[in-house]
Amino acid sequence: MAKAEQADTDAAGTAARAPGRHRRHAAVKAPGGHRSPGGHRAPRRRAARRTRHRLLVAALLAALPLGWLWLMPHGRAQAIVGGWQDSTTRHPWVVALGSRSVYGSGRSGQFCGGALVSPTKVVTAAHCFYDEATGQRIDRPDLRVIIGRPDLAGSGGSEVAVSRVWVDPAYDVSSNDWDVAVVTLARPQTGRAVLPLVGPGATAPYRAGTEATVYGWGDDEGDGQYPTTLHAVEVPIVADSTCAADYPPGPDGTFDARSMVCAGDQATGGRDACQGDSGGPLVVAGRLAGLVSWGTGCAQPGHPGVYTRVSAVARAIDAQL
Ligand code: 4AZ
Repeated sequence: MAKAEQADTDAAGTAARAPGRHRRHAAVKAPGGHRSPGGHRAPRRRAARRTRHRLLVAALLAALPLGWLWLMPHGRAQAIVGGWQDSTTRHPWVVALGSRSVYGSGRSGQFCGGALVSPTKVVTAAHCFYDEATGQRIDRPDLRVIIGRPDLAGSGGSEVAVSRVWVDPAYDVSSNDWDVAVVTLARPQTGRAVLPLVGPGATAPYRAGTEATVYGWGDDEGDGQYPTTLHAVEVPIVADSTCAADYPPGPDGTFDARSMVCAGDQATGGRDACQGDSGGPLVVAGRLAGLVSWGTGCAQPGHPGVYTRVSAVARAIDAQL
């Protein structure tokens, strides 16, 4: 297992492309457009009525897939897949990582999530700072932590500069093991609520079936449509043995219970983190228990979300606080 040799940089790094490490879903195609029936002579009235009727039926049929899309758990209306719209007012410790130069200003440059765990420290995923195509670390001079912004399209809250990014030296870009990083803020967020971590070696938060909540600004279709407000969804912890069977060695990654834990609806899917949620917090009983890391697709049965197991990296994080 190759270890990253250089764990620290002063400047900040970010992922090279739109956040995401798994295969994207094929974009959902708009229902087929009907070619206008050309070449007809001037229609008689009955024929015209028939044509109108046919067009109406065709329009209704064409609209059906849209209706399903709206109702389905994968529908774009429910970014972070299957959850609800939430707010940074209710959860002041959920933060976004942004790079306007790379991801544009429309959503404050958001590309990953994170959690404020002390007035100056944000815990996120290591892979937010890697180009997964090349396996290389990337630096972004304009990395900002966006704190308390109710809508990423607006300018509320603050955008805080970063003085340092620490990546766990054990992070392995090919296996996704030890996917954790700690970002140091240039300005302390005194007086703001922080999220405590689960203890080193804690086991109770990871009991199968335990309800956890994951927060983020990520997409739910992989089609490039991201919300501008925070979303959240409740996902039960999945047993390690189940997740090991779900993720045997494969191109997307291999489940490793030493540094990972899974959560999601194993049987039916429909609830999950997705692209752009990476690094965001998975919270159990008011503590940071996981970080959005990877998975095959989003919200599929038998493919729960895979999270960094915070109990396994809590000491390494503590050493950075
Ligand atoms: C991602 O690429 C990502 N469904 C995040 C979460 C999951 C998959 C991919 C889990 O950021």
